[in-house]
Amino acid sequence: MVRKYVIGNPIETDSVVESISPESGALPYFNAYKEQKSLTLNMDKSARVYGLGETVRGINKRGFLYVSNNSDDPFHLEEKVSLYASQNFFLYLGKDMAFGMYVDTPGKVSFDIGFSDINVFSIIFEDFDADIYVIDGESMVDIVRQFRKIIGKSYVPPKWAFGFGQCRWSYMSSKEVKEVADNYDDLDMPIDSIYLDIDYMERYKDFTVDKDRFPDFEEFVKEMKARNIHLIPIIDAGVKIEEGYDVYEEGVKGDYFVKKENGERLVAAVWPGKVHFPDFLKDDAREWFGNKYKVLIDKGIDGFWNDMNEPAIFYTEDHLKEVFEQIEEYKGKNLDIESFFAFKDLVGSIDNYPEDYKRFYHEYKGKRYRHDKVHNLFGYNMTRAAGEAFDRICPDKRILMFSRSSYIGMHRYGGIWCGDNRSWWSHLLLNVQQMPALSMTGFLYSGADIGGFSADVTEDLLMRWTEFGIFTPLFRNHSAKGTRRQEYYRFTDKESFRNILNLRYAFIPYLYSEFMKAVDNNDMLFRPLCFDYAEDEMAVEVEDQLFVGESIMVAPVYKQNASGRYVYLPEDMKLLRFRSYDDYDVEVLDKGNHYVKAALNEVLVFVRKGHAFPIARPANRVGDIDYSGIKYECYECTQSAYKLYDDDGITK
Ligand code: MIG
Repeated sequence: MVRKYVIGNPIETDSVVESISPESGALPYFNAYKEQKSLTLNMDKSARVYGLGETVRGINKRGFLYVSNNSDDPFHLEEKVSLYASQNFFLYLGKDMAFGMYVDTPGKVSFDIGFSDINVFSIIFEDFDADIYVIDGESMVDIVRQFRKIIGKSYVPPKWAFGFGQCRWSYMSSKEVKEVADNYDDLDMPIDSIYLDIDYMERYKDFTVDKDRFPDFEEFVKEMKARNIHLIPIIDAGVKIEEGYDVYEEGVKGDYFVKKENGERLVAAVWPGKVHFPDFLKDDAREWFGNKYKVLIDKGIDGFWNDMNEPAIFYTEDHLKEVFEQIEEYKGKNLDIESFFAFKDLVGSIDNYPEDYKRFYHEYKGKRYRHDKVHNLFGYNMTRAAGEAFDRICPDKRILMFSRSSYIGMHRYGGIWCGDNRSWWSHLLLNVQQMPALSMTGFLYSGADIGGFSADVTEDLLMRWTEFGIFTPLFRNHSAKGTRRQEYYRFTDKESFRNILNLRYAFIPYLYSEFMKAVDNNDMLFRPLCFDYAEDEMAVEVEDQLFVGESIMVAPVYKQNASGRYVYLPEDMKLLRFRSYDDYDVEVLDKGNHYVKAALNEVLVFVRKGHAFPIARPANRVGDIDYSGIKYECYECTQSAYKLYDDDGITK
């Protein structure tokens, strides 16, 4: 049962698609304190909290602070309270109560889950206005289902988007992109897409292509398409201010950009230099910007990733002016140490400066809102602009779309990637721990940068990370400019990388099938063990193993130099230890703790009792997977125990 409670005057977010009449009684479970703008709940010692989508730390969110305030922060450290997304749905599991709660408010809101007081869960609002949905149900899975039902169906990408995608910030020319494709094909390694980062554009201008470095782009897209490789360009939120640039000029003419209090357009700076931000919250601006994707769709493009849409701001013209004025004051003076640090801070905190988010306004649903009041809706509405436009431009065809910033509701228009992680072993574990919370909040087509974005990856980290990444719907290897090149063909043990990539393709019939079922049934694709074994005290504490779909459990190795790991089995399972598609060991293991060997090149899959796991002969493209050759690894079951879903993979 879903009950809705209204606090204050909430700003609509369009995240909930069902109309639910509000209750008149008091909010259950939490006490509301109007003065403190907060809700609090005393947690019993054993209470656990799950959800909140993309955040740092473990699967059980208890013991830390999470602030929904979409941030472009490339350092995903344990102490960070905000990442790129606000996905304010959680499950609370106490001793004698369990419920789900969705806190629908577009501004800043903090979830203090035993951080300030180890026994108290407080939700602290910047503005005490929110629609709150309280959900009771029979089980955790049931509560999640009810929540997912009210927010509407998750986005479905084309099936080819389940193939492998190679990305790198610094593919400078079509020649370089072609080399990547050639290397994969020459080494017989599967690949379905190559991503274009900001360098494909002409001076970082959205919906343009650099003519010198990517000459005859349309022909190039066609040539790659003929090889069944999709090119996926990035789109940034800021529009370059440049006379003669059509997107800029149309935006000015149509009054589509965000403005300051005095009515002037906000001037910020991001990669293109000075930019204006489209007011994605405004209907006509959203429609206009969405239609721009057609420029690339007409060139044969069928997928995009939306970046910098928190929005990231390197500086605003106004703040930069203030900074220079203050610097004048320091000039020529003998700085005492305090002034020195103030001076250093002044310059060091120019980018993503919090006050800048109070300098501009949106026109939203017929009203004017200062940006910070609706901040967390910005990336959502950029992606919504694209999604709504795709429905007009190609109503029957699925287009690949995922975004960096998000809010619940955006899951109907695209997936997300988890932003700028690092080539750290701890971030491989973070990737594992982020997936179930993304499943809960409807962001099914998601994944992290495999191998890590910043810092130099090592071959073993990349291999271990890939062994987990082959289970995430978005399966993309991405790295930052200036770091060690991370394409699989650059490493020593190419054969093992080929085998692991092949396993991804062998598992696609299962992954796609489970993905589509999760969409249709509002289920979680990734589940912590305790979602299926709520009463099992051991299962409850496992934070590094996940059920993926109905038939299997994964237990990735995420420690350097480990040749295996401890695994907890909540039930008897059949272990498949893969070195490749046709080279694997099979072993039945009893419920309980086991030390399981896993050499660097081995992938562990645990098949559940009474279930079947379909495996196809690998192919180098998703479209070439031969479904007639599928075999089933069963554990005490018949083939009819598994319902394999498939479709043409491209129509809606
Ligand atoms: O300021 O486009 O998260 O994936 O490669 C960095 C360059 C901007 C951040 C994205 C990352 C992308 C990078 N972008």
